[in-house]
Amino acid sequence: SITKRTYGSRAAAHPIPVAQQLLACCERKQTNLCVSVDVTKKAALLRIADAAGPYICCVKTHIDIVEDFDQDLVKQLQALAEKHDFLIWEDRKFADIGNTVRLQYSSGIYKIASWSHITNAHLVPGEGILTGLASVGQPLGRGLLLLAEMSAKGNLATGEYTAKNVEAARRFPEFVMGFVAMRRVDEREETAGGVAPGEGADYVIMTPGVGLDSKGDGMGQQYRTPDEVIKQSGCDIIIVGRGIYGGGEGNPDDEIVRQSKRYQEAGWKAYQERLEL
Ligand code: 5BU
Repeated sequence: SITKRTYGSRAAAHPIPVAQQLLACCERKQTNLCVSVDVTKKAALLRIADAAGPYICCVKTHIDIVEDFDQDLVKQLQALAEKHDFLIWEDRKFADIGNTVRLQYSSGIYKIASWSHITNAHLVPGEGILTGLASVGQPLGRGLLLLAEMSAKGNLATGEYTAKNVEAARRFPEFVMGFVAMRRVDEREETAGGVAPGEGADYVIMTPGVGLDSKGDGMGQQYRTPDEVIKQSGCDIIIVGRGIYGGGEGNPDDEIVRQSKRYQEAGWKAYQERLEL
C-alpha cells in the first residue's frame, strides 16, 4: 500500500516530474505541510510565504483574490519557492469545457500555467477538461489534482462522482498527479477483476480542512487534525490556511513561524507513525 511507503521512495518511482519534486521535497525538508495563503494583498502573501517557507513543501494560492496582483508578485513568489525549496499550487478549481479552461490556464492576466507547478480541476464538465488543461500544462511539466472530494459540509463530491474522478485520472497518467480528497480515494475496496490501466498508480492525496484549534469556521469548513488526515485517513499532504496565517492580512511573522512548525511537526509525526502501523 502507498501509505506504507516513504515520500522518498515514491518520489524516485513517480512518472510525473512535478510529483517527484513534491515528494522529494517532503522527504528532504521532513514536511508534508502545504500552507494556504488566502490574503488579498501582495505584500502579505509574500511575507507569509517567506515566513512559512522553511517548514513547508508547497504554497497554495488563490491568485484572483489579490487586489494588487502584478507579474512581479509571481516573480517574487517564484524566487521564494527557490529560496525555501517549495512548490506553488494555484487552487484555481477549473470547471469549464476543455477549450475554455485551456485559455483560462494559459492566458488572461494571471497566466497560471507559466508559474504554478500544480493546479486543480473539477470533473463536472467531463474529461474534456483534462484534455484542455493537459494540452497546456503537460508540455510545461505541470501537474494536476482532481477534486475527488471536498472538505466543506454538505459538499456534493461523493460516491459515484468521487469514483469517476479516480477513473478519469487513470486515463491521464502523465498529467493527473493526484487528488484533493479527505481519504485514500485511489485504494479501492472492491476489485473489478483484472487490473485497469493506471491501477496501482501512485497518487498524491492533498487534503484541506486541517486545524488543531478549531472544528469549523461557521461557513461550512470542517477541520480535522493532522493525525486524522495523515495517519487515520492515509492522505499525503495537509493543507493549512487560517490555522497558520490567522485570517485577515495575517499573523505576525513569529506567530506564522510558530504555527508552521507546529503543523509541520504534527504532520510529520503522523506520517512516521503511519509507516510504523
Ligand atoms: P483554511 O483557512 O485552512 O480553512 O483554508 C482552506 C483552504 O483550502 C482554502 O484556500 C480553501 O479554498 C481550500 N479548500 C478547502 O478548504 N476545501 C476544499 O475542499 C478545497 C479547497 Br478543494
